[in-house]
Amino acid sequence: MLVLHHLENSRSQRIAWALEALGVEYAIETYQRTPDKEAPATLKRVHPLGHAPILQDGELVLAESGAILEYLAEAYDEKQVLKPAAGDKEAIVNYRYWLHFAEGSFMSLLIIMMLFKNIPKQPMPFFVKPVAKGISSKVMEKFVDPRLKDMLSYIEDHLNQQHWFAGAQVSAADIQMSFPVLALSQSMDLAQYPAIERWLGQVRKEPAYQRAAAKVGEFKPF
Ligand SMILES: N[C@@H](CCC(=O)N[C@@H](CS)C(=O)NCC(=O)O)C(=O)O
Repeated sequence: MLVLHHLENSRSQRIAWALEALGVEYAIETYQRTPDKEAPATLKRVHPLGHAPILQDGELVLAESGAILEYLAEAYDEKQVLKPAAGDKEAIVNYRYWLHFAEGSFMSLLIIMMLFKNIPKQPMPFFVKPVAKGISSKVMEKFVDPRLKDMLSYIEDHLNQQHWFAGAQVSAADIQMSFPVLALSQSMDLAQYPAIERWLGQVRKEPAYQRAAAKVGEFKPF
């Protein structure tokens, strides 16, 4: 039996979507975040790093959402609902690229953005606050904003040419990209990126996505 160790309001929504798309039987173990919004220590009993998602398949304990999606595509995807057909070379190249881009490039930048935006909100002596604000806004201006703009334009261009990230069919590349785009859409107006908004609308209409959201919820900013 597959068991999804799901941390509330987290990347494990991706795996719930994939499991719903595959139509396999699975159980959900839900974990609540601590008051500091971290994963509880109990998740470390399942995997040493204690980050969500974690998927258990019998004796096998799998972590890292991209790796879990690749595992599911290899082990359970007879009908090819997660991965394009091997013969469709362009779709496969796009599938692999966006599957990795989501965590490797996009989420890394969003985490830097979140951390630096939050620095000035932390408790600190009043005289340190202007320094913290200065550092935060410099990092945003010099590092985060230009890279984010480049990435969003690049995604927009791609989605102007492709209906889904890997061509005509929804795939695990869309599942992997859904989390950063959803997270960003809740803290930033994406109206200047109509193809990204169109794609997000498609995601929300996917029946498997809707079934997963009904079970584990959709990501909401803290
Ligand atoms: N790259 C990993 C990231 C895993 C990760 O950081 N998960 C977050 C949830 S979205 C988590 O467990 N955060 C709680 C914590 O760090 O305490 C993946 O895609 O699975």
